[in-house]
Formats: sequence, C-alpha cells, structure tokens
Amino acid sequence: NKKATVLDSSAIKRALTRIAHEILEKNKGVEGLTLVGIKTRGIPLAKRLRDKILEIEGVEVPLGELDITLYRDDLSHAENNQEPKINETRINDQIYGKKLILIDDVLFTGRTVRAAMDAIVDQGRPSQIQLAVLVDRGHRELPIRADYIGKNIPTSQEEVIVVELGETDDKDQVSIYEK
Ligand code: 3GP
Ligand code: 5GP
Ligand code: MG
Repeated sequence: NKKATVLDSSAIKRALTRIAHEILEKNKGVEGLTLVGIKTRGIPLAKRLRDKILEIEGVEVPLGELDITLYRDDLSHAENNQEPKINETRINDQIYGKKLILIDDVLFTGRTVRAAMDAIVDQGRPSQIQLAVLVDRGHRELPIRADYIGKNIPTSQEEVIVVELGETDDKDQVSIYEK
C-alpha cells in the first residue's frame, strides 16, 4: 500500500536535467563519456540523460546496456542474500580508456552496481566508472556510493520505492510503498 509520492513527472525531469549538467560539469564536457543503463528502468533513464546532454552540448554520447537480475525469479519476494547476476551485456563501444557512467533507477545494497562493475571490468579497462541513480534509498551493504543522485529517500527495510517511467509504465512517478 502506497504511503506517498516522492517525485512527480516534473520533479523527475528537473532531477535528470540537473544530473545531465552535473555530469558535464564534473567531466568538463562529453569527451570520452559512455552512458550505461542497468536493466529495465536504468535504460530509459540513460536514454533521457543522453537526450538531455545532446540538448545541452550538441553531442550524442554512446549508450550501452547491462542486464543484471537476481538468481531467483520471484522478485516480489526478493531477499537481501540473493546475489545479482549478469544476464547479458551490450556495451557496444569500446570500454578501454572511456569514462563509463552507470545509470540505475534505485540504489539500495549496492550489489547490483558491484555486479555491473564486475561485468565491465571483465570486458575491458575503463579509465573511470561513475554512478548516477534516480533514487538512493540507503541500506548499503558494500562501500559503493553514487556520484549523481536524483533524490535521497531514506527508507526502512519494510518500505519499497516504486519507480514508474513513461517508457515502461503509464506515467512518470516515484512513490514509497509499505511492503
Ligand atoms: P527495474 O528492472 O526497472 O529496476 O528488480 C526487478 C524490478 O523490481 C525492478 O525494476 C525494481 O523496480 C523492482 N523492485 C522493487 N523493489 C525491489 C527490491 O527490493 N529489489 C530489487 N532487486 N528490485 C526491486
Ligand atoms: P541493490 O543491488 O543496490 O540492492 O538494488 C539495486 C537494484 O535493485 C536496482 O536496479 C533497483 O531497481 C532494485 N531495487 C532495490 N530496491 C528497490 C526499491 O525499493 N525500489 C525499486 N524500484 N527498485 C529497487
Ligand atoms: Mg533497477
């Protein structure tokens, strides 16, 4: 059951616009950048950031995709002791010497991002890996943090963040639910 809406569509849009500017500022432009969206909702977020960067800078940066899921398929009963697993990777561009920006919807324990970094490092040696997330809900179990954060939403273990995006759902919205 739903407790609150934390980001509406304009707030999501503003957060992504800000993150696009932060990416450009931190990296002094687009040189060497590659965006990498993580599985379902990280991919539309990565595409939106690419479009925003194109709007601001006039350059279309390369975009890759990573598919990482848990071993068990009943995700509604996902437990913290399940390790994320790489299914498929499509990072078409070269990785060597590139600055990769991983993009995901929610950062929680950090295990998905760790798995993503493993998969990348297996394929090549980027000069840097940075991380952008729409929501950081806390509860990290690994020493991982995001470089770019849409919104910090402190949650309890009993709460879940529901991220809806127009590309996969019927609207843009981020809300908190009690499990
Ligand atoms: P996503 O693929 O768009 O990221 O993991 C499958 C989906 O389940 C995810 O969608 C995510 O939004 C949703 N989800 C909600 N709560 C959790 C959770 O606690 N763990 C994981 N792994 N996914 C969750
Ligand atoms: P982590 O591996 O950091 O524990 O979890 C990150 C991944 O699991 C992200 O891809 C994210 O989609 C998903 N996830 C974890 N917790 C939540 C949550 O509360 N809401 C949503 N929407 N996704 C979550
Ligand atoms: Mg996700």
